Amino acid sequence: MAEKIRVIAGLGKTGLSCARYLHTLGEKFAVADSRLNPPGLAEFRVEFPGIVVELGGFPEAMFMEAAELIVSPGISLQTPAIKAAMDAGIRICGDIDLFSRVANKPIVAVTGSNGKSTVVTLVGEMARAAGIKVGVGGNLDGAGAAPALDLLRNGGSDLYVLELSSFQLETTHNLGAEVAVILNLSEDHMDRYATMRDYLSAKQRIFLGCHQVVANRDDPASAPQSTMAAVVHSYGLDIPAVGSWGVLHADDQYFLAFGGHKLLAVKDLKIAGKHNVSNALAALALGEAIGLPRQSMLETLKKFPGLPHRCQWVRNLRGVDFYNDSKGTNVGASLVAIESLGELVSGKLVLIAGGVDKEADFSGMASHVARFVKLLVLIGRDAGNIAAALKGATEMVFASTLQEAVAVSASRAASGDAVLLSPACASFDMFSDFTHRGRVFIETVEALR
Ligand code: UMA
Ligand code: ADP
Repeated sequence: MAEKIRVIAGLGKTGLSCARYLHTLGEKFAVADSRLNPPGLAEFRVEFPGIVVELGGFPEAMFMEAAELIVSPGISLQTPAIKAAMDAGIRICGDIDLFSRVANKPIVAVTGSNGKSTVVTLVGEMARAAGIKVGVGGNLDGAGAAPALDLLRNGGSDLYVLELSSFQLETTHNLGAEVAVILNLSEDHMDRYATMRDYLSAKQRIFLGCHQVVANRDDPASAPQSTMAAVVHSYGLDIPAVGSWGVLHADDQYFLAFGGHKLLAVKDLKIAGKHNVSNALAALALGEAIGLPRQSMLETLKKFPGLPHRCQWVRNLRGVDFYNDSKGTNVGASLVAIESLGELVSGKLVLIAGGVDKEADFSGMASHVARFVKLLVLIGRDAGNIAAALKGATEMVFASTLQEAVAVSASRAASGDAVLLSPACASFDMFSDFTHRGRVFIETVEALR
């Protein structure tokens, strides 16, 4: 009988990190990707010359013979060849599952519909400031981030802070985090999940085997849905009870607080908006759960400027501020951007939105758009769906490129107004990812005369 080997499905960043990991273990493995020319292919061929790579489809026979099938997050478990293997009893896992089996240092695990990258980066910075050797990554994208398994290379770290997507959690069986949080829940990825309940169930898997939980009092769906032994710490934007995190109002100011103790004035945070107060509290609660010193966490909060592509100020031209919120890839994120910037500007917003809609329901944006947006400039594949859902909320125009959208927006914004790119959609119809979309926006805005 032929020797059974593990099979990696998907050859993106995750697939490549899994291959490197199995190679380090000295294991034989094979790889399959449904694309004919997946992004990591050239790199892969150089690094692993003898490894079998099946391209252009998923070979069901290979999957059926696998010792274990390691599925990349971008591939749905409902894909027929994967479902068939699963039904036949082949063990299915993902990179985070492999990571959790061998990582022998504490894991801080963060999921949620929005705010993950901000909170993960903050906790990573807080740990670094406390002198801890920390690995930060998972779903997180950008400078200094790495797929989870890559964090184990060169001896690994003493602490891991992981951003986890619902896709990654679907294939994670017993994460065993020291502390885990679901920051919030709002609709996303409805092209992958049949119902919100399925999306929430995937997110809830973050709590499997964890020791401590951080829960958001403002979003009941963030609490564990099943009874578990873990210690629960809570945070929210209300007045905190003894032993929990929240906001206190005193002397005409708001403060981040723990129980009755005022810790830091909200105005001393560099990241703006109520959502970022919530993110800062989540980071404090997670940091305290793993024993980070409170004073150094507060110092980090005072310095952290926020991440690029998240409500990022780009430029002021003739009294008009331009903001890049390219990471606003779902309705919940864009609502937050519209509200926080809408309340900040003296005039109105010109909003650029659109892209791949992930089958979202945009009608929930109507009241915010009516209140804060004077012109909605729609781009991308699903612009028509957004226009239909927001009919009558404000004036709308269509643009065929992001450059055209910026030009129209600049010509219509008056001094005191702001132009905001917050697409509420994925970027893959026009750009390689949200960072590419954000960069094109910034370049176009900087070139305006
Ligand atoms: N794909 C195929 N066939 C395959 C394999 C993938 O068509 O055989 C497609 C997928 O449907 C998807 C794309 O290729 O459209 C990428 O999928 P992937 O699983 O290969 O992705 P990776 O390159 O491994 O990147 C993944 C995360 N991407 C996704 O979950 C889609 C990255 O998150 C993450 O940084 C990386 O692993 C490292 O952990 C990005 C993301 O967009 C930022 N995440 C989603 C989000 O944040 O909303 C969940
Ligand atoms: P994620 O990694 O979950 O996508 P980010 O930290 O990258 O989250 O933020 C993405 C966008 O989501 C931001 O630009 C902002 O508009 C919005 N956002 C950030 N934090 C929150 C929050 N706590 N609640 C709701 N929306 C948020």
